Amino acid sequence: MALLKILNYPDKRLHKVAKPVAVVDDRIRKLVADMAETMYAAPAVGLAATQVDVHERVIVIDVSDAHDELLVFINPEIVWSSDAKKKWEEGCLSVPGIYDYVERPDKVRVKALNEKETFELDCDGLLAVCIQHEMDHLLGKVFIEYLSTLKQTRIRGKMKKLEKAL
Ligand code: K1U
Ligand code: ZN
Repeated sequence: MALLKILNYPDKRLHKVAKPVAVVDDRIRKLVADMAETMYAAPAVGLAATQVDVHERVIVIDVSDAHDELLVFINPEIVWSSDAKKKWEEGCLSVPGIYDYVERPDKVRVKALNEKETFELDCDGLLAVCIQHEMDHLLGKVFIEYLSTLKQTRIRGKMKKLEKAL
């Protein structure tokens, strides 16, 4: 397994739209293993392939307290969203140090593949927030794009300064 490099906002590659995975083969299984290792090492509760500069529809998530319930979503689709919305504070490994509130549907049902089978999963709480955040990454969208233009400009400036300092 390997730790993968995470792209930092405002890297343009974070805005690429990921393509569906054609076949779940050894390459995809290795990508999943490497993404899981990278997520646990961060630490984080989710990671999308876009963030590691792979533009295919693959997500890993683990919102369990013991960090021992890995969920793999290949070619995920939201097949149902609740009308009820909720605001949660979000963070992102690609925008380090920035946390803010985003309003999203409170519950979603997701259809996806994992390494073995097709499945549907009802998601609420942090899992619902996380899967929506990660599916946005696959569409090239970073959570700060839900914030005001003023906040986005400030964050972009902060991230550019951070990049220069490294
Ligand atoms: O960059 C990412 O997409 C991962 C991100 C996912 C996420 C978190 C919270 C709300 C929405 C999406 C993170 O995991 S940031 C780190 C984090 O929130 C966390 C880290 C360790 C323990 C618990 C949370
Ligand atoms: Zn993120």
